[in-house]
Amino acid sequence: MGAPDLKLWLHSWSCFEEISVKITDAEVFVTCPGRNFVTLKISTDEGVYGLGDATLNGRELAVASYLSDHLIPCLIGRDPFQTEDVWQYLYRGAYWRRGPVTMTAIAAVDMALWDIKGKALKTPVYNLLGGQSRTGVMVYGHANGRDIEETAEEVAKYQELGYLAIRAQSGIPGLPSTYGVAKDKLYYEPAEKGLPPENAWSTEKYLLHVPKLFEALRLKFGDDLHLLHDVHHRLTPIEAARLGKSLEPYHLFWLEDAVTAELQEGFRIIRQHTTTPLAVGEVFNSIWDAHILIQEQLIDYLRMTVVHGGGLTHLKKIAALAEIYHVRTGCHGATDLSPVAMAAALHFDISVNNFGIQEYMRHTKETDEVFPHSYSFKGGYLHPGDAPGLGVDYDEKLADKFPYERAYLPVNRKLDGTMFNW
Ligand code: KDG
Ligand code: MG
Repeated sequence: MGAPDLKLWLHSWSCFEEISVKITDAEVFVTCPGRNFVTLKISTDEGVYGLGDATLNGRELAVASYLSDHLIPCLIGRDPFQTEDVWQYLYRGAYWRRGPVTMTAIAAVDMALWDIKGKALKTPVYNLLGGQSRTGVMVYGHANGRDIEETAEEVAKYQELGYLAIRAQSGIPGLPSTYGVAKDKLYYEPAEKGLPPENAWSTEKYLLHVPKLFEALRLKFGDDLHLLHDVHHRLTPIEAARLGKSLEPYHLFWLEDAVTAELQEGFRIIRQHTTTPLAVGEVFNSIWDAHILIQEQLIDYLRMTVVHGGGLTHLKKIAALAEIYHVRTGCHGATDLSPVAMAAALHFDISVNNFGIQEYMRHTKETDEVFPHSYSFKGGYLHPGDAPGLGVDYDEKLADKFPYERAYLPVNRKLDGTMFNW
């Protein structure tokens, strides 16, 4: 290698100096274009602004207050390019670390800063994360039906739309309501306006029904289609082991949230008994929720996503750890994650080597209009597009027409009235 060209080096250094930016303002918006979303907008002295999603389903206003009352005052005057230092300042500097409200607020700041960095450098965020490791991000859609027949019809609809992977949920005979069975098919939304609705649960009825659903789907759709299922935290480890074993002939892409994962060690029991791939983590908010699961190879896919998992800065480190232990990513992407979070997830997905799959629940037309975005769906894959930054905007005027409406996720009781996990 020849001697470095000093002139060129000095020139590039001065270009870098020219893009020094300072945060001048930050605002939090709460809007309800079909469902509630919290959005953070960080502005700079260069006129470039960044967006972050701060939506925590059913607890939206807590994050809005955390941002407005506690984080925003600490951001003014800072350099938005210092994503690592700002993240550490907000995480370590709080003393009270972790928890969904704190980590969602930190994630929103982090997303907005990466958005600013990409816009200021005129490049999509994935180029700052390592570039494109693939041509597109495989996604899965949600087929929900009141019974097996209706679920199969919904699977067929998603297949016609081009999806290569489909999550299947069906109503359970004898239960009036079941997780995942939508009123509105394409825009499944579990939160309801007003106070929390109550669902009923029977583990035995569920365990008897689910293998029948997947037997019927494999018979109808053959072996190629990727099929997924979400238990939504309702089994004990040994019950999950039984379900995983009974589903082995139908080779699921994954079995999600089989148990609540506060007890990470619980997955050892499931793992001893079944080869059905396991996914967990949409409610996790830091590496300390997943480190045993990853390092003991107790799961195959980690469901943590940018908005509830501490932002791009934290998630890319978790993905790097997971890569060593053969764990792939499978970011949460339900309707309560705004298009800003969806875009951030796509930049992350396309850049990491150990990407697995991305959940993609479509937003309503109103939501897409409030958040115009550059990502697009084609042939079962999403691509983040090549707009600088995250590639999402926020139409403040339109958003004003949809004020916040109190809404909660359901709660769940066993048939004898015992409070249970939803
Ligand atoms: O806010 C909660 C929903 O995002 C969650 O219930 C959806 O489990 C879910 C999933 O896998 O998308
Ligand atoms: Mg889930």
